[in-house]
Amino acid sequence: MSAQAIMALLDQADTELIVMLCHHNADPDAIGAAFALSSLLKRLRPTMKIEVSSAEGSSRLSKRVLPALSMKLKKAPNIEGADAIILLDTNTIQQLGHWAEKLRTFSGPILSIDHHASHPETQRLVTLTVEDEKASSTCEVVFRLFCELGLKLTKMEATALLLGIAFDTCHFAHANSTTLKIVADVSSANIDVRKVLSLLSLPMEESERMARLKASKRVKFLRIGGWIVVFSHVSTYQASAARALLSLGAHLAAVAGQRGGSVSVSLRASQDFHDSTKIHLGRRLAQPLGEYLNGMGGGHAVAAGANGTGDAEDALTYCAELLKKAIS
Ligand SMILES: [Mn+2]
Repeated sequence: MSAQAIMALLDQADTELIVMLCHHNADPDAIGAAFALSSLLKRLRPTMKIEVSSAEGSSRLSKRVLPALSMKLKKAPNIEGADAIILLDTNTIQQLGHWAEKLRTFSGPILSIDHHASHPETQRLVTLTVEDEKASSTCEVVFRLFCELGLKLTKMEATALLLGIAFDTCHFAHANSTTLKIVADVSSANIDVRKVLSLLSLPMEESERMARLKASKRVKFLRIGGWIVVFSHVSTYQASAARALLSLGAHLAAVAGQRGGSVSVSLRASQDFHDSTKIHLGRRLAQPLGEYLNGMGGGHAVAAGANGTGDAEDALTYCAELLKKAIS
């Protein structure tokens, strides 16, 4: 049982202080999972101290979620002083920014709780992994820990988990029957579902609108094996731009962004592209692309990304080559 393995590991390390780290720009799934897991651990070990932090802060949406959960992120977590570290929703340690180095030298146990295919380097560092690539969200993985322990969710725990699941499934559009059953369970904790979900709708900021529009103006497209593949670049909001290009009609979108010498690429594909080609963007494109950029890449079947150093144009060209190979 995962929950027992986690507790055994924490007890073995005489854990007093846990530092939970979320990926950079932490989204409501990472935040919700961190809240619910902290709450679970405090119920079992009331004296435990827990710091939650996210490299480079949290996303705009998370900034609305945090006060609703009466939660604050620690700006400078005490990684060196921690007895154990728990990574949430973080499949490559590159997503931890400058803390990645601290993790490499950390001597205590490192746990990872996630729903992404974890990167080999992360696997090497981590003592215990609780991951399920089939789960909709990290919140779903955390929910199962409550079930294993027979713990009933409090209102706040349920709120946190529902927010994460709703966010990562695009408001349940990508949810399967297992996830929907979990949603029903979570909602039965007497929460106002509509009110909770309203925390996740934000009007789009002008900068994001502009990034999407610029990305669509700069599109170059290719037809690869009958699929419409588009490439573009914007300096921010690459993921949002890639999603926008899919909704315009592309089967696959790769949007690069360059800042100085560093480059990041967001990849998105439509579900029919994945169902038919079986190409897993995280493994087949983002991972090798990350290596090519001397950085890291990974992610899901239809949503992935890579970061590293180099040139945006060159990164997209390499991406096109990878894709041609994968499709043929
Ligand atoms: Mn997630």
